[in-house]
Amino acid sequence: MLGVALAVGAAGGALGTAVATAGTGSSAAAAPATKAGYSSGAMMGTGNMMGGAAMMGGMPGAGRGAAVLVPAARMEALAAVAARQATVSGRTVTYQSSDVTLVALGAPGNRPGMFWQVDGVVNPTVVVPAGATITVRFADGDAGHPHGFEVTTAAPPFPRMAMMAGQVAAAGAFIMPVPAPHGTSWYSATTTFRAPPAGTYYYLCPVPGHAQQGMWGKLIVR
Ligand SMILES: [Cu+2]
Repeated sequence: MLGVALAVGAAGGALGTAVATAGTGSSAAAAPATKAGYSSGAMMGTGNMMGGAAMMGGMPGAGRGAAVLVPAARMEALAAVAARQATVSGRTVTYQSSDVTLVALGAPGNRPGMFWQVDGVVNPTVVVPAGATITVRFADGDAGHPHGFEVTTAAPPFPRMAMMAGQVAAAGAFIMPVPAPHGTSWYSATTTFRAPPAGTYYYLCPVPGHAQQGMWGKLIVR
């Protein structure tokens, strides 16, 4: 699986999770162990969801990054900043720079349904240059639903278990689901990865059913 290892460990009886990228130490997300309620349900409830026991070898301490609470207004402001680094045309967000920062918000606000808002645009097609370094600042803005982030090699239509339909498209292009918002703050996590080879990919939410219900968009590397 492209050198991506999932480390899952028990912490004080609560499930602590992290995604680590072998070798590079780049980090992805993890929910605080004290906020593990989301993971006791469908996401972690099936032994196969996370790719099977073979991926569970664990890399304790490697590249571990916890999700943090960030005020919603701060995340929205960051999304506006990110949009100014790109060219936004309709529902296409194009980056020319090889240093890309995306602000990906999971179903923020009171709009119904499962969707992304990336740099302020709903489910945009994101275009980046080959070789770009992509940082994704992710937050869950959706009351009542955990969300995570993945760039996948799979293409729509996505099944309920979208994560099983393909592979993570680049080492580190995955953020474990974080809990739903806490008051006016959102759980946020960040990951940085190298753009996969030129081609068409999709970003989605790996929580079962969410991509199937529309929580995905296209990523074009060119
Ligand atoms: Cu989701």
